[in-house]
Amino acid sequence: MTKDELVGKFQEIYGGAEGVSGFFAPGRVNLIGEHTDYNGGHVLPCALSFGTWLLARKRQDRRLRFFSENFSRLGVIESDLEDLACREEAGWTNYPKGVIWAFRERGYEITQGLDVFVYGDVPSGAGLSSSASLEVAAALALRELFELKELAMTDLAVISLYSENHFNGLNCGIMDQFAAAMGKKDSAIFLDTDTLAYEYVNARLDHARIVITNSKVKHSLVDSAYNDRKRESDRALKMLQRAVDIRGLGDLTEEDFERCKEAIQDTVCEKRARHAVYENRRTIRAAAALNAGRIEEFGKLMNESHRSLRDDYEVSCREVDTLVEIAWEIPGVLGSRITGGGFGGCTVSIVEQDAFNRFRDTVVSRYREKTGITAEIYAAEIGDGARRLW
Ligand code: GAF
Repeated sequence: MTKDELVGKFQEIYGGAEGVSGFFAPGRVNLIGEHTDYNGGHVLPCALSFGTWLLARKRQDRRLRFFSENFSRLGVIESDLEDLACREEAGWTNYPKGVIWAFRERGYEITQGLDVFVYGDVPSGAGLSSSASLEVAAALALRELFELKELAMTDLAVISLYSENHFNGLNCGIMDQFAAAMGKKDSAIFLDTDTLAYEYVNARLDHARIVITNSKVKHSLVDSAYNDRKRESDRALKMLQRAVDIRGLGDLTEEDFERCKEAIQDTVCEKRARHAVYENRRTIRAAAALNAGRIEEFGKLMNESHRSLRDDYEVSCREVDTLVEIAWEIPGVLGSRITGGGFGGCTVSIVEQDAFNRFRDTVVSRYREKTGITAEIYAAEIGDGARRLW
């Protein structure tokens, strides 16, 4: 939507648009480094050109009013600064409300209510972080409207994560919020989630494209299965800490892990830890390969990542495995894997430029044959991180 369209919508809903400011925060696709971000490991996400537009204006009272163009049938959802609790019936507004709550928990003065309008084009439930993009857009709006100049973009990611963990109850790591806040056009972010040290790696490939394929499947209980994985990884870490001096699974090399894995006296937890350790090391190697333009090596690491997520971490599903297996057989596909939290959602593939049409046609027709579902394919456009639009 253009600025005029967005402002027009705001005006229609709130009866005037004077003094309204506009913000944008992107969704993300993760190239490699999955389920490592709450295990003190590395990740390699890119911000997308898909994202969330958020328009906001301060009110003179303490009311909060929210409207989403994507959930327009729900109308304006109202709340109050005095009543910031996560409620099922509040639906999507729990994300911006959670961010307001997190600012206040950390001592930032949010003293006036807001009128908020939201529109997003991140395919929802596809594992491309529509919720993190909404959180970071809300955090940026609060920083700007309440003139909290001391907050850096990385602080906005940290506060958004705090709200996701403690208000919305998903015990995720910082990857998605960090990518939304810190993304850079044509670059992947190589982030150490333990220290938050990061560097940008060129992701504009010479002869290949980054392609996202949406399985259009989202299995239920995603959040509870996600929290289970986190719990299992934490248990494995606790058992390992009796044998070795580590802060997180990201501290171990593959060799260290093989030497001390007997300390994990639970086969499921051992598999989870193996994934976290090997995936972290793969991500470090993959970032180096991408940086040096060794795209074939990068693609192979992506394939290994998928096998590990499927077999050891068990976060894939039949439909996504089907997409990946189809991709692996297409000439010109350098690598393909599940991306994001899992249990459905998207795959990310590296496809040679001149194989793109073959990829699209083959994946769509074979996937439909095998599952009856029509996949959606997007050639990823890697964009910048969150920004104020006006
Ligand atoms: C979800 C989470 F929100 C991220 O923090 C990350 O753990 C990802 O799943 C898996 O890598 O997107």
